[in-house]
Amino acid sequence: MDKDTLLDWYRQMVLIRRFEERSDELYQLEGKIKGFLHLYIGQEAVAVGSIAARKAGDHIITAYRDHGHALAVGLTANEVMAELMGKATGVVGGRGGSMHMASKERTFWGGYGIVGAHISLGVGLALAEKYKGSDAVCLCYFGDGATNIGYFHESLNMAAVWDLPIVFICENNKYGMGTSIERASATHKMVDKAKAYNIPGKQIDGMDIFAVYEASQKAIAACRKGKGPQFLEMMTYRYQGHSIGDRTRYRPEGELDKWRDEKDPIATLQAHLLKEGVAEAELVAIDQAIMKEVDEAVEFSNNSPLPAQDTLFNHIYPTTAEAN
Ligand SMILES: Cc1ncc(C[n+]2csc(CCOP(=O)(O)OP(=O)(O)O)c2C)c(N)n1
Ligand SMILES: [Mg+2]
Repeated sequence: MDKDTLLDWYRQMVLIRRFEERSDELYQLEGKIKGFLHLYIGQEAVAVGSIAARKAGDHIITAYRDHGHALAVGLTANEVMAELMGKATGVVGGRGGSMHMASKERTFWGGYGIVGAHISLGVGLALAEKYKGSDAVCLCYFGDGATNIGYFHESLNMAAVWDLPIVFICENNKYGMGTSIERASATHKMVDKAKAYNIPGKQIDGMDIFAVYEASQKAIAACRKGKGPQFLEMMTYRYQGHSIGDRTRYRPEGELDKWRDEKDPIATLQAHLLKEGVAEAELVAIDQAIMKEVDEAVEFSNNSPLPAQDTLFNHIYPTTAEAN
């Protein structure tokens, strides 16, 4: 990998980390963000490394922990932050909020709150591309908990029966909503569930951006060649609670520290860059630029208007009375 690419990966991961830390403050200390807020801190290498392996036109679809994917597809900190604050300048006009980021231009389809349901939409995106005869691929992200849901099983089965161009990316962060995999899933290796549907799969170190990128590139290339669905189980860890207000009492003591101290994806890439001769000052300059970018995004969002009241009923189906 050339130096500029690696610095860009570093920049993207630091942006997600700082963006999420600032969002946490805006929610808990300042009351500027309301509703749900599922933070992606710790999992940055998965979105950045896998989305770096896609080409324009490939589809991205994910669940409610979606700010990292939104930034990795190239949405600006301004657009994403304004969306979190429900402002008209947000990526979907302030109507979606944290769980429903989306962008047609970037073939990024969200952002879904119903666990596992969007996996079937990902299969639909892949079916459409196969039907059109294009070589586009769908990257479909979901958590370990989502693999216990019916949609997951129906979707994998259909994708395999129809040989669809979809990479299923399971972000295995060890927990669903306060429940460990061991307590909720009959099999503890998510990749085994893919094997049941004849889908080739691999467990990948999701804290190592190089491993994520390489595995994603191979899986995407296989899809493009018509080899059908692929499955990647990214072994990762979320540092914060499931959502705001989760004090993570279900985690064994010391587990978080161990992941953070030994496996942090940003620290790992940073160490690699320093070893390769990148000057520390260059990384510090990136860190400072990101701080500024996030501060500006907060200011931009604070100064943005709420959606106009007379647009309240835009983008929804008309009521029966209006339709008549
Ligand atoms: C159908 C459905 N059931 C339950 C919930 C409540 N819920 C929200 S997130 C979640 C856990 C999902 O865990 P996982 O798929 O591992 O994703 P993670 O939060 O770890 O990223 C649950 C049970 C929901 N949103 N939808
Ligand atoms: Mg999980």
